[in-house]
Amino acid sequence: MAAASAPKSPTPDHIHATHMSHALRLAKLSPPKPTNYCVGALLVSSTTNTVLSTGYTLELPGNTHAEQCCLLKLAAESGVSEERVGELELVRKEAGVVLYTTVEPCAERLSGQTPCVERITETRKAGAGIQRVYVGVKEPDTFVKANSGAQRLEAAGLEVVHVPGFEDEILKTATAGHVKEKG
Ligand code: HJL
Ligand code: ZN
Repeated sequence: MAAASAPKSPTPDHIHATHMSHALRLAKLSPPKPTNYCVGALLVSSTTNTVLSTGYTLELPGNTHAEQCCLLKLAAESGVSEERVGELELVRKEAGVVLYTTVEPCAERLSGQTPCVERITETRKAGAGIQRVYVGVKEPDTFVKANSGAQRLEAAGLEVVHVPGFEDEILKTATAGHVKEKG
């Protein structure tokens, strides 16, 4: 995973920090639960620096992930199904749509639902799609061991970039609903 300041990224570091702290504020809105992480995410047009959609874990009905909520909300606003987000003109044509998420997107879910990695790569079928994913922390090993989310995204041609500086607060927020071991 590249550092946010890697030369490939044309956006200054403080912009990444602003978006990651926005994602962290969203994560804090997620109702704590022992069986998942409280995560926040946003889709951004990096060419205009506009937030296209936001989401947090369990924001939408059902067992929804933050990244999934971002895509579902953008789809709903545009009157298409989630599978067709990649066909929206903005997502299809713009080569600057990026995702910020406090926790690395999932490649596997214990519930068996479609992992966010697949939802993200699906946006690239009809055109440019999501180009880059900025993550605050790698997924811890509590549920899925050695999540291969970043690896799978990179294999699909996306860049995965770590935005440093928020790790402690992101993990504290993500695990707020977990049963703490005594001792
Ligand atoms: C990310 C989320 C979220 C997780 N990860 N990136 N965004 N909740 O919004 C990953 C964790 C899964 C468990 C349980 N969490 O959530 O591995 O019940 O929450 O499908 O594997 O799976 P379900
Ligand atoms: Zn997920």
